[in-house]
Amino acid sequence: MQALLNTAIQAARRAGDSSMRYIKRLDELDVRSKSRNEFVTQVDLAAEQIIIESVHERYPDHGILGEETGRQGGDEVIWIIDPLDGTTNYIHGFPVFAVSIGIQVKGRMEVGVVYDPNRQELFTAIRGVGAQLEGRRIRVDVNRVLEGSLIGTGFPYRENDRWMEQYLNQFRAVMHVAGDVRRPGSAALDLCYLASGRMDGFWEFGLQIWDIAAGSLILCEAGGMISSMTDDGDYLETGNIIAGAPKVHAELEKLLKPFLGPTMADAANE
Ligand code: 2AM
Ligand code: CA
Repeated sequence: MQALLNTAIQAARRAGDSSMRYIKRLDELDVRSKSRNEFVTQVDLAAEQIIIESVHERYPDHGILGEETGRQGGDEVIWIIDPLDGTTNYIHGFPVFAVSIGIQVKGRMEVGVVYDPNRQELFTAIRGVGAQLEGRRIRVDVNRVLEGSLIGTGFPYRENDRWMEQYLNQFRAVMHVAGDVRRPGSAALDLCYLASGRMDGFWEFGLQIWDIAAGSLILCEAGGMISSMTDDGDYLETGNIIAGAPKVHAELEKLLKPFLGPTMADAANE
């Protein structure tokens, strides 16, 4: 697994550095213009290509599931890639975005890498070995409780705005108990911030597998918990997630799930 991790780290750094180079040119484009969005799509694609090339240089048979290019190649080892997580932030020059690479072997997540090119911080994990930030072991605080904690979230957008009413009620409930709430905008980094104790809990609807593949392993290897908010599949499938340090995760589950109420099954089946 160490060899896979080394390749993933190199690929993530190359991709992140590529996006950082392009961001300087983004400043020259109008924030609202369509060309800016198209430019960012090109940046995403370029970063994904860099990762795929890095993988195929060493492992030509491995499969790929990329946000931009979809599924290709073998199915024993699958690299689940988000080349630029936090695209909305990137478009605005808001410096919270990351590269996320999760490696599944025979259907199980074994390696995770999340690289933040703004802070040049590298989060990594190998199943059973633990999670690290810049080579130093990270762990969640097992004693942390919801009261007074720092909770992260993501707002429902576009196709997920059918969750809006439930979400806003959940938000109010969390605000009453937690110390404060943050919405950084990159789910991959959010999960790493839980793993390293910078936040204590997190919830969001409608994430994609490449947003959470790497971050969820990093969190679990740091002693954290992650589960699906809805009961129509596991969290990688539903993308409706509750995560956090063990006690905070349990409290969030108890607090948030009742707001989904009887509409949950309907909404999940839509
Ligand atoms: P992205 O930046 O790669 O799209 C923000 O709430 C989180 O949700 C980010 O991790 C973001 O990943 C993810 N996300 C997934 N689909 C999205 C979409 N259609 N619009 C905005 N964010 C999306
Ligand atoms: Ca993403």
